[in-house]
Amino acid sequence: MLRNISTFLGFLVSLGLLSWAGLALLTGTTRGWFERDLELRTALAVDAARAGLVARWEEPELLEKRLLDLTRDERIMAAAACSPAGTTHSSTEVFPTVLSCETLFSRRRADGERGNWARQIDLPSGPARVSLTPLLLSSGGEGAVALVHDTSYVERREKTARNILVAVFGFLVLGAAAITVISGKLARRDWTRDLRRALLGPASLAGDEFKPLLRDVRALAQTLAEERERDGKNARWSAERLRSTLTEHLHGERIVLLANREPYVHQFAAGTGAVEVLHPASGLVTALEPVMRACSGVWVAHGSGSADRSVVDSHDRVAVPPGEESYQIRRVWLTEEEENGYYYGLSNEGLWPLCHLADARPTFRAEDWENYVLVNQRFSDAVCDEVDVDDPIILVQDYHFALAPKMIRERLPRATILVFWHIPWPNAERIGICPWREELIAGLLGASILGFHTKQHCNNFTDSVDAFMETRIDREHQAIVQGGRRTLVRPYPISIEWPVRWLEHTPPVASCRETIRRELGLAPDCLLGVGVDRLDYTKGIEERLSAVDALLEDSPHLRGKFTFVQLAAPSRTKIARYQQLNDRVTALAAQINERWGDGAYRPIVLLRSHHEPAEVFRFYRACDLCYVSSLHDGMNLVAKEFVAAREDEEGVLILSEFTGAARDLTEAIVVNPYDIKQASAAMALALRMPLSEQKLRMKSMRRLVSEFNVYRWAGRMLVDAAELRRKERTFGRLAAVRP
Ligand code: ADQ
Repeated sequence: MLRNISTFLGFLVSLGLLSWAGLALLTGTTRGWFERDLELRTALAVDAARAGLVARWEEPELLEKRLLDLTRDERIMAAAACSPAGTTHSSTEVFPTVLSCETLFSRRRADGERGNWARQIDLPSGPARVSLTPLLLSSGGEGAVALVHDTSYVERREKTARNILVAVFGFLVLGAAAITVISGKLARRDWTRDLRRALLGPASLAGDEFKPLLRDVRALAQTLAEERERDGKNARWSAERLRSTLTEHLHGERIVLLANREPYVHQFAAGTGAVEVLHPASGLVTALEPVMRACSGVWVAHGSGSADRSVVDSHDRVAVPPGEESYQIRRVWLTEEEENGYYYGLSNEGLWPLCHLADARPTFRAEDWENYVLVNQRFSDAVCDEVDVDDPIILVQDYHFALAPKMIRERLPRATILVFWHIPWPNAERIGICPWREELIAGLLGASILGFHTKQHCNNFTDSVDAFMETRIDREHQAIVQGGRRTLVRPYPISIEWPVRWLEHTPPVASCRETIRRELGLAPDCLLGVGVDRLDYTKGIEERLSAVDALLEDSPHLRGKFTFVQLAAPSRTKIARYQQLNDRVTALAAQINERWGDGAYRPIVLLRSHHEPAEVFRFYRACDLCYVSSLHDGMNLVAKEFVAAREDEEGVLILSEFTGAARDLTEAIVVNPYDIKQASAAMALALRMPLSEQKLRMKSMRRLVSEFNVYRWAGRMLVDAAELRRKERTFGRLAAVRP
């Protein structure tokens, strides 16, 4: 289609250029013809009148009559007889005063001419041509006849010619457009027919142009068929199905999960000192907690809550979820120095900015690296202590534990280690700036399966291995082979549970709309936008607020009518860059409120605190639009949570193109968050989007998120792990009988 349009535009430009050149040529040629025609007419007219003029030279009245006869020609406006001295001897009554014989003779002299002379001039009445034709008088002197020709008709004719040419050009354009559209339609019909024939018929009959496409389509169809076969026909993935997959494929083996963040944090409440349980604001926890509920096992994590030690048993374990205990948290304790080096230092001042393209420069300190190695070893040991077989299934999560897979493999060579990297993996050049790039990659290659959100991140990782490691890359099977052992590198786009358990007790949309507006002191019909994030510089919160500012600037009718609520959970507050971000966001919100607000109206409501998930879901339900503006994000689960919350199929999602989620949620309004004008226009569009269109988009996104939920994500990884285990066992048996 695009090619057709550009071909057509090319044709139009060429046609335009050709017409322009044709017009220039036509004007030049016709002007030349007209000039020659006038010269001829002048010569003929003067020749015919010559004898009469000479004969009546000394009789002014009769001479003027002869001159008047000359002007009978409709294009000769005036005539004069000039004496040999160059003065006006006689002239018709209407000879222009500015063109006396003296003037004409002096112009002729200036042009270096002596005999016949003609020039184009502009008179107040329009364009004209003046000429002098020599006249030999009976006295022997040489006078001249001066004529003034009307040439306005030349311009009229040129204009007519131009109009005809433009009409012809227009006609050709219309004709060409019609031919392009018709031939495009016919070609597409033929192409579609041939493609269908190629797809349905034997490959040998397909035209050469279809062969690469055919190969891809058939490979895709086969993958889908295999997946469907493996996944158990059309059933939707659920907690139940994940559990049965684990039993069926992995004989119900206990899962040990390693992640820095724990799913439940025990905290002493301020004031009362009672122990309360918090659900941390973390995409990793959001995704994996439902998986652990379904699978049971142990979640090994850093014990970070003030009351964490007070609730664990003698093995540092506590059963969760509170009240419906189905798995355990094994807490690992860190000293302040270890936490500073491993968590705040290497993980969040080094690896986080290294992997996110958000213009933040990573900081690498040798002492942070030492702590990172030490803490990875501590957690790996804790994981190994939790297993009770020699080939356990271990899930290692995220950039905090890049070294753990190799460390665990050294103690448990037969373990199935699934690693999931929750953030982007940048290109090899960027990874190359990390002083410990080889160690990080080698650590990850201890995994049996290494998962990323997108194919792009997988490719970037494989390229990094290629650039920095001595290994064999098996691109056919998407694997890295090292010392006879393979690590599969696969995309597993993460998601959320479906249905979301928090929604069971969340009031319906209408009630959330009403209560949230009331709680925020907004009018019942106020239009509401929502943003939900950890306060992190990769989430584009400043860009988002600036887009609200631009929206109010460009749309005066929204002032006083539109409010944007930003839920911002404080995050990594010990790091200077996060403190500065906090200050900047607070100042920006105040500045925008100052600019557009008044005593009663605040366009930005900044709620800078952690909100429990049920509360977050009330905001998703209350709003008209949700804007996710990440500058770079592995997936982004806020976008998927918003879709899950909208059982009414209303509300508009505006989503940054730099999130992994933008690849799946194509019915969102996808924007570049750096382009403030584009983002504000997207908000304006969202606020006036008809409900019918909102429903169409939301329905489609809900279908996708419900199908591609987190149980499917975990299930596919576990099924791939089971297959790998089967292969490795068979290979092990074969190796054992080899002579
Ligand atoms: P995060 O960077 O933590 O996750 P995201 O995927 O958006 O980002 O998840 C954030 C979670 O925290 C959501 O469940 C959200 O509801 C919750 N949350 C956000 N703000 C909150 C607030 N103010 N109060 C309470 N809860 C809040 C990382 C990667 C992502 C990837 C996930 C999962 O950076 O790209 O999607 O892991 O792999």
